[in-house]
Amino acid sequence: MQKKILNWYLMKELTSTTTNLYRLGWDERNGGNISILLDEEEIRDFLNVDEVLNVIPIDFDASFLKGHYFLVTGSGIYFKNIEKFPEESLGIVRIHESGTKLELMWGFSNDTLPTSELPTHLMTHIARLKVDSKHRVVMHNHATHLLAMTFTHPLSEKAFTKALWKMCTECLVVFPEGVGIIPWLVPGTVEIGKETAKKMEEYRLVLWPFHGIYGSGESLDDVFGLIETAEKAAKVYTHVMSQGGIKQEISDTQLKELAQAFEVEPRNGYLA
Ligand code: 2HA
Ligand code: ZN
Repeated sequence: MQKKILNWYLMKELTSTTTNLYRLGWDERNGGNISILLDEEEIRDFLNVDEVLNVIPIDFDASFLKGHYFLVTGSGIYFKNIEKFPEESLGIVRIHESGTKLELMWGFSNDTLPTSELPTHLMTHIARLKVDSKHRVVMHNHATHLLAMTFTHPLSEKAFTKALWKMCTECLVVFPEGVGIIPWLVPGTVEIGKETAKKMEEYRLVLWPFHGIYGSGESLDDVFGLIETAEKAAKVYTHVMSQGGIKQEISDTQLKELAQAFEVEPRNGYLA
């Protein structure tokens, strides 16, 4: 007997996460998108994997992921509504053998399509799986203070990363590899997907200037916590600047002591 897919803990976790993201103000209107690589054994409890509902072409090669299943948010859907309308807002797709088609296995009723940012999501999954076999989730949103900082802070990866590390003691421990930054590009394109995925070979956080943030991780909580930590630092930065700027801070030496205590490796060359 097949179990009800909407009772799946992962489905509940995703829908409550998107509601939370909306409440945090990071996913206004149709902003943001999430994709999760699913476990094939687990999916068989909920789906008939021989029943394909639709075939959706994609304009890049995702054959590295052939046969893999992803739970993805839809194009144009509002994060605030996903909990109420999960079958319209979400879909489970399988990457076709050819790598250039998706097979719709569940969801996307009302002819919803997968997120417009699918190139970036799938290319990021490919890049992260090559460096982390436990990688599962890609999340994009418009985290307010990180987005704001891309207007006021120099966009050097080193300078931006160090500014965040110094705003909250936890930051270096949570993202010791730093934050990658790509140039401004048109969203939804294969080009922005390629640029983001290239950064994802080395980072789990990639900033899109004047747009938002991409995060990748091993679970929804993992990637949410990662973005949340960077966003908190950006919020503190905003308060610090509005209070008149930095008068004292965590020194590079102190950051090195922190890295040693928590056994993390700060990005090479970033600390004096
Ligand atoms: O899905 O956030 O970047 C809407 C977006 C596009
Ligand atoms: Zn966006």
